[in-house]
Amino acid sequence: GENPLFNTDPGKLEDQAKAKLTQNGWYYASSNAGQSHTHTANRQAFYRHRIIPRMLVDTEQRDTKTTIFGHEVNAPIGFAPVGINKIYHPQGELPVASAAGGLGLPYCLSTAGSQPIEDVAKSNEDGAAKSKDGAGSAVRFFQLYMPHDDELTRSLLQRAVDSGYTACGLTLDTWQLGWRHDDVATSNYAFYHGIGADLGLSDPVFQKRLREAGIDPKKQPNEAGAMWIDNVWHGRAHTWEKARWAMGLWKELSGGKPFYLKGIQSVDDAKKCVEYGFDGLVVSNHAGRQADGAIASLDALEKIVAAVGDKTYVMYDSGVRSASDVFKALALGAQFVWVGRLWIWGLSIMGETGVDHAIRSLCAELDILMNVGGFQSIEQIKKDGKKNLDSGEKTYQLMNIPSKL
Ligand code: HOC
Repeated sequence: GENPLFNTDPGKLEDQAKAKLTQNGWYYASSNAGQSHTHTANRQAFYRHRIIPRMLVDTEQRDTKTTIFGHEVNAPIGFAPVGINKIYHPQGELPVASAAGGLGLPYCLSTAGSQPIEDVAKSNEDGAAKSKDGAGSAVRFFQLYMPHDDELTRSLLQRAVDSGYTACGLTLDTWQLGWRHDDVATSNYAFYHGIGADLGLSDPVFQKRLREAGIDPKKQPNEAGAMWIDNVWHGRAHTWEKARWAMGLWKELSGGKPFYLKGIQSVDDAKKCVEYGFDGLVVSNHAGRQADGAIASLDALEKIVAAVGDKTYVMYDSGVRSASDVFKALALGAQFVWVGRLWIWGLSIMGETGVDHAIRSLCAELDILMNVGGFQSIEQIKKDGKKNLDSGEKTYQLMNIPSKL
């Protein structure tokens, strides 16, 4: 049949992933909160801005490279933290971390990962080492969902430090899952069954908790998975003080490496992020999977950059499907952009080859966009991009958004 990787169109990749996944898996991956209003708003916000290409610019020496927290990477595009990758591939996060290493792009491992922190690190290193064009590099961050069990948090962060994760991002918006109709229809299958919760089950402190509770994970995998979920997605938000405590702990263990907050949507919260001394923030609404009706992430980005863009390191996540989306987020003030669903589709279709295909294509598309748009560097897009955007609400807001994007 047709080579499933013939096409680079994200909508086609999404179709192919859907055809490969079980219904439960597809529902979990694709579902958004409520009526998908925020998911749609994320996409619509991109449509409201148009790039104004510049002519007669020498772009022959253009470069997609940039830096993130002092690491040079091949593009301003990172692998956003996405949990339970065993839903999409039997080896879960391993092929993803390997592909990221091969592409020389930062990989962020989720606390909801379905492989141990240490194994993912090794796969990331191996991927960088085997990169054919020598362009690989293993830059990896750890995303924390913080339990209300400080000993467990310390253990997770210590493992991340020991395995070479060089920054930590605390996600603030998902201590319980949003109401996602499709996922609810399958009784939140992946979530409540703790599918592939190996990151947690491999933790020595969590293993102690299992023993204390009299649960043998080999004989009672469902109970063990459910207990991990209860510990980490506990349904109770943390406080700003507790987030600062987590930063202090990470800094103590890592010797001062960066600690940022993910899930910021309000200007006031962004200001607090600065006030509390965090090293950065990710403007994100969890791809529209948490609070339905929440502000589009790109609209939040503009406001947050205006308020604190010169005071902290602002990154972007939610709804990115193409190079023009990356360009627009950078032009509107993001220093870096994270992508999730695109590589999930690649992973579901064809494992590491599929992940590499989806994200390599996105990087190639960015390179071509810079060439035909007249931009030589990522820094130049960040500096001049906004004046080369036409942000015409009235002109563009009625455009028909393809439903599956
Ligand atoms: C094992 C529990 O980011 C999502 C995820 C939340 C992870 C919880 C997984 O579904 O949006």
